[in-house]
Amino acid sequence: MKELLERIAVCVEQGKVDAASPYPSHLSGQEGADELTQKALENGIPPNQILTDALIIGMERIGIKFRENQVFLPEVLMAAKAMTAAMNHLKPFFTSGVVKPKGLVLMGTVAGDLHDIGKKIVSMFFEGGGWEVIDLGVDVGAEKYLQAIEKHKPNAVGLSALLTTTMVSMEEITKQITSAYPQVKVLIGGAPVTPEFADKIGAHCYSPDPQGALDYLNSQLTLD
Ligand code: B12
Repeated sequence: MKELLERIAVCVEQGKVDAASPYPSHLSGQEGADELTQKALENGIPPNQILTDALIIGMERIGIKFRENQVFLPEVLMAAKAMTAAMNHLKPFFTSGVVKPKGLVLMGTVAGDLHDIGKKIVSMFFEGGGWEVIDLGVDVGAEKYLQAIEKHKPNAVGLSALLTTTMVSMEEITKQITSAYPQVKVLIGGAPVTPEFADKIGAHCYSPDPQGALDYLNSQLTLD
């Protein structure tokens, strides 16, 4: 089981999407993140464990290499592609079994920021926890958030930022939402975000991981 999870982590780290994918050349012809994730599920490994002990590990490794200039954007994009292929198998498990949603959450990555893997994972956790999610996508500015809140009347809005530069957008969007719609809870997250920053900008909840945010939603907002 450990060996299979490690193989998936390697596929994500090295951008090996599936058996047909020719990249990277030294893994040519071998199974990729796609097939191995399916195999892990068939072997009874819980989806949560595949996510945390394989997919996130693989992304962390490529993230460190990227930071240390050992790899560049194309390699990171291939890793993201492999992660997405694997996540497609996990999504049904996170989103199934819920009849009536507890409420609605709008999710988006803030203006100027195109990172969406973390946001998608958080969305899956919310859906799996019984909340309906509308994903507004990436590079979402205040106006789009406000229009979507007006239209969909959500209980909460989730903002993701992965760049220190886009934390400025996060602050601006949070302030506009909390002033126009004080009843809507604002949840923020992403690697550079901190609890202190959340306090400073007036967000209702910061969590470094999806589960903490889901716990917050359930404790604050669950409708009877
Ligand atoms: C993948 C990646 C990319 C991919 C994104 C693909 C995609 N579809 O998302 C691509 C190649 C496009 C990319 C581009 C860039 N990237 Co980039 N990227 C990364 C990388 C390697 C991994 C990010 C990731 O997906 N992590 C995995 C997920 C699961 O983790 P996560 O996003 O943190 O999410 C978790 C938590 O934070 C939390 N969470 C996230 N959002 C939310 C929201 C809420 C509401 C809550 C509660 C929780 C929550 O829950 C998630 C699950 O646990 C990071 C390095 C790293 N280790 O973070 C760099 C990184 C974020 N990128 C970086 C940079 C600089 C860039 C570029 C500017 C590079 C360039 N020179 O062009 C561009 C910017 C493009 C743009 N405008 O956005 C820097 C940012 C530095 C900084 N502090 O500002 C990093 C940190 C790399 C580095 N060390 O230099 N990148």
